[in-house]
Amino acid sequence: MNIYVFDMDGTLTPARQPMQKDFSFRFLPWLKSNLAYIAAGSNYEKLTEQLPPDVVSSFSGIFSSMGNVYHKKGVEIYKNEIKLDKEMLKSLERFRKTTTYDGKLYNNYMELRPGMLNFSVLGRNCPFSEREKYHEWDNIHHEREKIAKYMNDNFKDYDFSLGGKISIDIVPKGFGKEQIAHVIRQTHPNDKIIFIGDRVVEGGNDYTLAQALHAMENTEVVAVENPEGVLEYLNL
Ligand code: M1P
Repeated sequence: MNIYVFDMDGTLTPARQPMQKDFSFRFLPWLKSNLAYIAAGSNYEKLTEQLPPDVVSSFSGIFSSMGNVYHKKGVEIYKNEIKLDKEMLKSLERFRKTTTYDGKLYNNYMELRPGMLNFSVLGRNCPFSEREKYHEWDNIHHEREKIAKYMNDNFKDYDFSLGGKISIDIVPKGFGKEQIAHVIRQTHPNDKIIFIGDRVVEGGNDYTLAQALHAMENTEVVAVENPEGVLEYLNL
């Protein structure tokens, strides 16, 4: 039997946006006749805003906040808490203060989630139009990549990775999406695990999960660029 695992933002939905109607129309019947999990970087509250309730309830399990929270059929199974290094937080503050991005900056630039921190120079309270504007600027200037590289080189106890369009996900080493591979393998020791994500290469926030699966037998990692890629892979 195949066990499917899906990233959410950029894979099942556009980043931080609701699942598109046409997508859920084609995906839901498939989901109801297969065994699947979600492996999201986002937190559970945002996930339930973005996915229709019948989609949420049709997954066998939902991992959110980079695998630091696990829900099964609406019941919380575990939640990890962490303490963050003050020097690391100061470095992030410096990046926010010295950015060369000349647009307006918004609040909620360090969002603490269970087991992780999400950092965005722009600030998560920005409107959608500003999110797109920053993302286009970042595609040219690679600010997030440069910050993540600096932080990965200087704070080795943490993993800094890119998931969506405006932010960086930060977890203590070992507390990223790789946790999900181990939980699912324990639950399904003999089945094939197939993971589908848009950020499976180094630097992306699906990478550690992809790596953990590569190290196990009977697994497959599928890289997609967007939800259309998921439909294509599943032949829907
Ligand atoms: O799941 C992908 C990412 O989605 C959001 O990213 P952004 O706001 O940068 O577009 C965040 O929830 C992020 O944590 C998550 O990894």
